[in-house]
Amino acid sequence: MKRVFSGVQPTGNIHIGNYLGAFKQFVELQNENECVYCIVDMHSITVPQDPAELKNNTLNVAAIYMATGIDPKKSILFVQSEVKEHAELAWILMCNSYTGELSRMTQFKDKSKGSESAPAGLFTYPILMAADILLYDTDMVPVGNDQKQHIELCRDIAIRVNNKLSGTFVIPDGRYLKEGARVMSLDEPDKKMSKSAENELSRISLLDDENKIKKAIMRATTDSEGTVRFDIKEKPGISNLLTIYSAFSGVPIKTLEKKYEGRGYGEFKKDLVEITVDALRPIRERFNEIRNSQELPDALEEGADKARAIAEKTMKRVKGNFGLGV
Ligand code: ATP
Ligand code: LTN
Repeated sequence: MKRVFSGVQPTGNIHIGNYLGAFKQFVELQNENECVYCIVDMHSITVPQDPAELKNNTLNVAAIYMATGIDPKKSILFVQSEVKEHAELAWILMCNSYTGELSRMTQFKDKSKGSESAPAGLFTYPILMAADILLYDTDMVPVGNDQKQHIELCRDIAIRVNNKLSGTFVIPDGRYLKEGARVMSLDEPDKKMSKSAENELSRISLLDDENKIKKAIMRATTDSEGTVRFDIKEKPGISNLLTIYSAFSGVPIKTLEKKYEGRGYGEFKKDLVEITVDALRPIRERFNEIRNSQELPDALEEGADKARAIAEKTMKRVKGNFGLGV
């Protein structure tokens, strides 16, 4: 059995891109591996957060993990700030990282925009992420391609420490989520669907009701050709809708192209609304069931206890190797 670790930030608007690109694959991994899934609330305070909203989003994301199929009996599901060893290990890793390598992180460069008043936590963000991973002796980290640079940094730091103090860390591998699962924005199909895009109709959030789903799909950008055909370059809008249709229905894109031959975009979109609504209904229903039930805090408490047990063991070894403590 391999140990798998991944984290998602507790921000609002978890969308079908996050679902198809991340959560669905997390669920598939949990049967053959020992999975540890984390809601990384300490990462989200690298940018300003409203405290009440942060707490609400943390619980929402935890309930979404469970509603999409993460079983807290099979996997460890917990909130990062509940296990203090993440911050403790991050400090040790910070002392073994270079400011030069952190300066090269593209996410930092994008988010700080060169400002002198960018929070230091935004700069050290990848180190906290490395601590998340190394704390659990992780073998495999399923993440989107955008996280590749952070995974490589985590490996570099772990290898560097092991060269000095052998056997300190398990070296993890990234498992980059399938490209085909990349969902694009509904209004600007050359950009990825994103939590932070301003236009609400650019995405379908997992908890959207039928009306919102209908509005977003019916208004989605297409083209003037009128043929339902997959062609990312010439027809990014229709290609994206075909990807979503295929992912939710399990019907291959080639078969869908045949099905809609000689039929207009209107009919295709109407069917896609139905397929999407049907796919999201059970997730929304399960979410509503879990979100305000005792099941959620119970699962998170049990998850944090199990995570802490592993984390404490790792820290004992790491601190021992570094000569920290008495
Ligand atoms: P933002 O757009 O605000 O940066 P995000 O929507 O990219 O946020 P993250 O929290 O960065 O969300 O991503 C969580 C997971 O979802 C990651 O593993 C990422 O690869 C995946 N993911 C995000 N957007 C998409 C998308 N459009 N299609 C497929 N997977 C996605
Ligand atoms: N940086 C990641 C979230 C994240 C993560 C992790 C992913 C934090 N810690 C550890 C994998 C493993 C993101 O923004 N998607």
